[in-house]
Amino acid sequence: MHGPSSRIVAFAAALATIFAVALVAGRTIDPKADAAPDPAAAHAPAGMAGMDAGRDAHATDARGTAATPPGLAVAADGLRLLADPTTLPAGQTKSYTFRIVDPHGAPVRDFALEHGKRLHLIVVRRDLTGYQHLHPTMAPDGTWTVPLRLTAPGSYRVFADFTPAGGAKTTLGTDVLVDGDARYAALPAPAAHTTADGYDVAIGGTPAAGRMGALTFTVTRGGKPVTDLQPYLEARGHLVALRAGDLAYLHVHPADEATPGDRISFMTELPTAGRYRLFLQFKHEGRIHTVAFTQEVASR
Ligand SMILES: [Cu+2]
Repeated sequence: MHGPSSRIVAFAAALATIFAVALVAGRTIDPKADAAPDPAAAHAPAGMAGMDAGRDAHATDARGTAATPPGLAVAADGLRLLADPTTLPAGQTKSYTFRIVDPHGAPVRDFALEHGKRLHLIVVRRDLTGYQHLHPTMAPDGTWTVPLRLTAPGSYRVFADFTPAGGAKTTLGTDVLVDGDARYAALPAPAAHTTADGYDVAIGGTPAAGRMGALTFTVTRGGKPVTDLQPYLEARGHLVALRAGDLAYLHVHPADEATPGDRISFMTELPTAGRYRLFLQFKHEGRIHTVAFTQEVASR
């Protein structure tokens, strides 16, 4: 009874099976199909979620972990960081120049103001020492220039943190090398307090991996709260969080308008378990002070 018609039926059934398998496979492979709502967006205030919406660099995979944090790439979202020089002599001040170019190689010249500046340049050695936060100036042709002095030999990471006009917040990173005998430091252990320039700064908050949470810093001097902190970059302080191991650059948002005088608060999301180095800058009596903390983030 295996006539032509039954063979066609069998063929059709086989085809249907193949299609069904393909459909199931498609559902299984597509990470978006069964994914829960983006946990980062769910925990972020509306403004922040909107800022990073639709950006591949901030895409989350099916497990809800950040796939690619900012700052790890020299090019992202169609923009590229071109810097010169790529090596510097130790201890000498040199002119460091760079451009942000679009996919056609044309320099981007129109940047949105963020925290009072159009571009923030962060420089740190690979061992998370020698932190610098600089504000280069841009020539009309889109070339940014800043005097840069790197004291110790080693490999340094440079982060350009900016928002092109009408675009999304972007952080591109590149390396600068200082020839010589580099002696790298181990990451300091986490500590509840640290001191700089006669100030004692305490850290509060226990961030969980991949969750938006608050970090609060309390500043004292000589055992007394410092209540007259001055605005710095349109906020009560500036915080940069870098992940130990790859120096991923995590965006941090001041959340301190309502906090009392000696406290500085930020909302941040540290995407994974691991260790991070937090660099806090605050202004008091006309001077900017920098303190650093190691933050351990536990697995969920
Ligand atoms: Cu800045």
